[in-house]
Amino acid sequence: MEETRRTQVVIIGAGPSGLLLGQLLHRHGIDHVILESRSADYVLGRVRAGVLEQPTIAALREAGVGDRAEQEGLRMNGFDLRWDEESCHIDFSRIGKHATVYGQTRVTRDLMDARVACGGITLYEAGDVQPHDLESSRPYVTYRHEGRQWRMDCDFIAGCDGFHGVSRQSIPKSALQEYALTFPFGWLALLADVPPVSEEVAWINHADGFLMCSLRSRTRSRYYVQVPATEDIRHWDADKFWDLYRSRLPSDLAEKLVTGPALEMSIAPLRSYVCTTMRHGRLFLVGDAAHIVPPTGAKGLNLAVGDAKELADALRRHYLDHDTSDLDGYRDRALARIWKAVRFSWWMTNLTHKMTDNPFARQMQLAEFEYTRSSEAAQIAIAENFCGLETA
Ligand code: RFL
Repeated sequence: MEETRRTQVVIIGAGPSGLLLGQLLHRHGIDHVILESRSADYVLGRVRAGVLEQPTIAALREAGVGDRAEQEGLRMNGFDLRWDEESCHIDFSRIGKHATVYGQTRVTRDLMDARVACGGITLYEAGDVQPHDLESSRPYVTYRHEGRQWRMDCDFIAGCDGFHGVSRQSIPKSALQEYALTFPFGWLALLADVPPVSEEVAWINHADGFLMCSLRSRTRSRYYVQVPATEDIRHWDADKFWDLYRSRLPSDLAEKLVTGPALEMSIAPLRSYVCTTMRHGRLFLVGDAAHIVPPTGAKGLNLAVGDAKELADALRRHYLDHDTSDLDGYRDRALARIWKAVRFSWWMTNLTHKMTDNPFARQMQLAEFEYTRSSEAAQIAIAENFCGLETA
């Protein structure tokens, strides 16, 4: 038999966007419950993003979880854009900004710790989560938990359940507006406890395909290399990765490469996707549930945090000031921010990856690289987009 509970906001998904939204709602005194289909350990074990913009750190601080990121995160003052042996340094100090290298797993851990400390309810391993009656003023969510069937009545539902979640799928097809571009390649990633080959993160265009030198700390490296979208992770091991990676590295970096066992290896597909139906009735989509960007611009996590902050502020105005205008404007404000990050991520992907076998495409990339190297204005435009644009 179904048992019924009630809360003000049901959050579906305990990734960074769901956890941050929960923390901000807690601070505003808004009652809510998070439903997560996976276990806490599984969520914590997912290795993904690593670069945080300044507004993202500010949002974490507002949620009371910014201290560790600020103290332990590595300050990123710029990055290297490389064309084989050539290099163009993008210097963030030109615009008086910086970014922070702090892994998504650590952001998630900080948010989980804060949630436990404040007694927030997160129901992990919730099965068959399903939103209902989105267009009515009394939506609800059904789910299974610890062998029992539940119904959670609420005022609003926040779909923070990622690209494959149930929230977006529960919007009628006729109401969905979507834009998508799938790239014919993906990123093969390796995480290892070896010192980073370069203190500056490097984006490298090699004739055979993109590679990136990234880091999580001074002793932990995160490296990526472009592979065809059809590539299967089961055909890869660390030795094979290091061979390919070394073969594409510029010689000055190849000399410094330290290899080691893989802590994690994965292949991520590259796609741009935006569902502009970010609100349907009482359902709001947040983070990857509404949009995906290729990781080239390091925007995915930052966009998710931006959405969560925006929705938390709008819900605060609704409950505390009895003003629904921010909720009504959530979609348009979020999309103005999102499309610019989608464009930047798409543009960085086009500049740095092997897009086709047509030599014309590579000449265009080279011309763009040479232009960027010679133009302070072009470098500032990249720095500005990378560090996060001020306003929508
Ligand atoms: P998440 O992190 O996907 O979390 C969604 C949560 O919802 C749960 N869920 C459900 N819960 C209940 N019921 C259901 N039916 C559910 N379906 C799903 C899931 O278990 C999960 O816990 O979305 P969120 O919170 O919006 O956060 C977004 C970020 O995680 C994402 O944008 C970034 O990780 C993207 N991304 C990267 N972004 C960067 O900025 N830089 C990177 O280097 C970077 N690398 C990556 C990435 C994403 C990857 N994936 C998703 C393929 C590398 C990978 C492999």
